[in-house]
Amino acid sequence: MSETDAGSTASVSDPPATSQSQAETHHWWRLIAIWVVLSAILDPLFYFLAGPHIPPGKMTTTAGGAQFDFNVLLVIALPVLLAIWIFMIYAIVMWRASRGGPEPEGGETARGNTSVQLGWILTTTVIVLFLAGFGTYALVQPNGAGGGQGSSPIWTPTSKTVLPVQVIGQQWKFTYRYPTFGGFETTELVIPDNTTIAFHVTSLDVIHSFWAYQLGVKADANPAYDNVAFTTTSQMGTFIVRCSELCGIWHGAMYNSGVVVTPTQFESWATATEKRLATNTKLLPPFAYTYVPDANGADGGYYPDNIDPYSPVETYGAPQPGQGKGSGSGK
Ligand SMILES: [Cu+2]
Repeated sequence: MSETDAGSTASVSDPPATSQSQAETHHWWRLIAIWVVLSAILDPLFYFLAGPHIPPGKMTTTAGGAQFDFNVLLVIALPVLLAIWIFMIYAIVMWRASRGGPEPEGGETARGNTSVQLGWILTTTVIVLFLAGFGTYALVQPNGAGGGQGSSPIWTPTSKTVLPVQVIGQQWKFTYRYPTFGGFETTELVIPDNTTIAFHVTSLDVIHSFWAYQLGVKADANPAYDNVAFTTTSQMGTFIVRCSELCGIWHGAMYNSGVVVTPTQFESWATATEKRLATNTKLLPPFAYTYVPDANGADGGYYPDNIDPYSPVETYGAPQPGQGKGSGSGK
């Protein structure tokens, strides 16, 4: 029996049918109202109260960018989560079976319901397409978002002053070379504030990964490869560096810390360290973007030219037999 002739015929079954469909409508609008109100309250609360504390912070432009991206994702995810929770809690409260009461009846099936299907497909399509566009923009716009871009980056910074810092990974530590300060090598990572840094990340042995989490920088360290990552510092303080690629038994202990200081402090640190380490720097191979390590590993050396003068045995990068190298291990 349709609702249009419900008024003309005094059928017994009509009044309950009408009130039931009204109740269904109520549930639907009530759920939407609760969802809209809670989302409108919790989204801004989250964004303004929790947002500024979301990792990785704002120490660099790329870290700040990552923090903003996380906040955008969470602001989108929160209403989705709320929709699920609100429906579950509402269903438990409104449609639970009462003790001793009748078995609850199932509602209408969602299968074949065009509005449900269309709504679902449209909503998820819009969210996914937006995220694809937003994600691409967030990656390209901040010069690769602090990720390693390989040896010839396509997204380069516009800044006129870029400080190159080489990151050398090896089992199991990181060292840093400063090519613009005589190429000294140190375990200290000191960088100036308000400066664009070009990290040149490489390895002397296996694959490592340079992960300066608070800087929003992460780049794989591959042997014989110069992997470049850009960021611009915007806040002073210390940060942690961790290896982020399983690289052997002490992988977990492969970390140290760095510090962002004022440009003046950096300048005096760099010139002082250059002077202090001058004798050591002379023993190092000249600065290069990649190196060939000592195949034995015993003397801890690495070489820019494939020649290791100390090793009696080479497995790679070795001069050919008869080229004047020692006659072997002597066994
Ligand atoms: Cu490692």
